[in-house]
Amino acid sequence: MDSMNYLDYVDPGYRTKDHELTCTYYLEHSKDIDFRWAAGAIAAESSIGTWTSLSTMKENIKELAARVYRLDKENNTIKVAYPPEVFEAGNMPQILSSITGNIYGLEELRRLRLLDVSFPRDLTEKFLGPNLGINEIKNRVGAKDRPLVGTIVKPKLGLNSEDHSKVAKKSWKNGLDIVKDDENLTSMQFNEFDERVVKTLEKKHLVEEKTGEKKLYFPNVTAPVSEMKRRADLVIENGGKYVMIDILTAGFSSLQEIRDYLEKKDRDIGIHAHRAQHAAYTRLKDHGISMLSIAKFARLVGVDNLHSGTVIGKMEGQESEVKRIYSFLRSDWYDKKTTIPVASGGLHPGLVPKVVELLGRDIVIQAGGGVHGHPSGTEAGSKALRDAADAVMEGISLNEKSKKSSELKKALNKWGPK
Ligand code: CAP
Ligand code: MG
Repeated sequence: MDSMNYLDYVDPGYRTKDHELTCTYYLEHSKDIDFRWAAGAIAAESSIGTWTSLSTMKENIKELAARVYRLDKENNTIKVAYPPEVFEAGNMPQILSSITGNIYGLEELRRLRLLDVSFPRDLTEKFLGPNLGINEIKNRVGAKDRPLVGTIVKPKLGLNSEDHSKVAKKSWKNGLDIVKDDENLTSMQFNEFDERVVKTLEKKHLVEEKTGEKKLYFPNVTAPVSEMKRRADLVIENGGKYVMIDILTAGFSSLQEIRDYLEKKDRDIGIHAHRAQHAAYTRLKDHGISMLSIAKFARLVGVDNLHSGTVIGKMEGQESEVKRIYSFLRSDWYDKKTTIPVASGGLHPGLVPKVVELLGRDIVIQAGGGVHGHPSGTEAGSKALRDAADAVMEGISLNEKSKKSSELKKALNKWGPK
């Protein structure tokens, strides 16, 4: 045989080897083709093949073909094994161009979703993984067992740098560990990055001196990569210990570049990963890329915190899926440190017990509207959120806690549970 057709990529008896990368895909196809052909097309087009036979195909190249080793027609899923040679170690964009690339555009495929991916050890080695790990992150604010609590300064856009820093100060002073910028706040005419970072970190240091507590600020450095580096430098010069990056809009190449840059520049700096745009890939359950897969890519490249869903709150997220992501981020995975999952989106003090019940204590709980929307303002909102987390730790109900916390009481009155 000179060449291979799609069906040659299907080998249900094939036994995978430890050094192979494997993917699980969900697919739907047009009536004109059968399931086996569609499965073969996916393996072919994501590894070495194309639609026709090739005069350039040589016998030794065929070894590099991906193989469909499981076909589950009833559930529309297949498993594909890729030899490691088809990937460039340490190059996430190249890996994504293969396993989440052209195959999504094939005419005969109606739906395609990467449900899960499994990396062999060799392919993980050139990626740095997270810098800090969950224990170190919790230690940094002196939170042993409790979840970390934080806020996103709101309104998303519009506050000037001085007002932004004042809101941050009020939040830290009243018990929150973390303040972060919103995803679309970078460097704006009304609130320039440099000024905001200098002022906000100044306030952070003041609060730390006054309260004796350690605080974290996640300034959003997202921008073209050279500018991101400059912004990261500024954060470091001003005593910051974290940067926030919108990893999907910035792209994995920039994320890798920043991770490598920080590794060389300052081993103390963490990366908070926001995931704006993820729902464009993850939302339709029969198409796109699962959040679990995205979480694997992100942890491999090396993010310390990752927005991972809440199950409850304002954002869509199915319980079983969200729990799988949380458990992956916290699990042992080769030599890679853990990533702390971030629960955020429509949260408020009244939801804290449920979030902890669903997702555990090794998490960051973030509330923007649920802090700054408090009837008595940011100070009261921050205290209410921290009191809610403390109530969970003390093993008492929010109603019980609110007898001694008028701030929590007011929050419960506004948002429930009443
Ligand atoms: C939350 C938030 C976060 C979302 C992102 C927002 O604000 O700042 O970006 O949590 O979603 O802009 O919506 P609120 P996810 O607390 O006011 O809702 O964590 O699911 O990626
Ligand atoms: Mg936001």
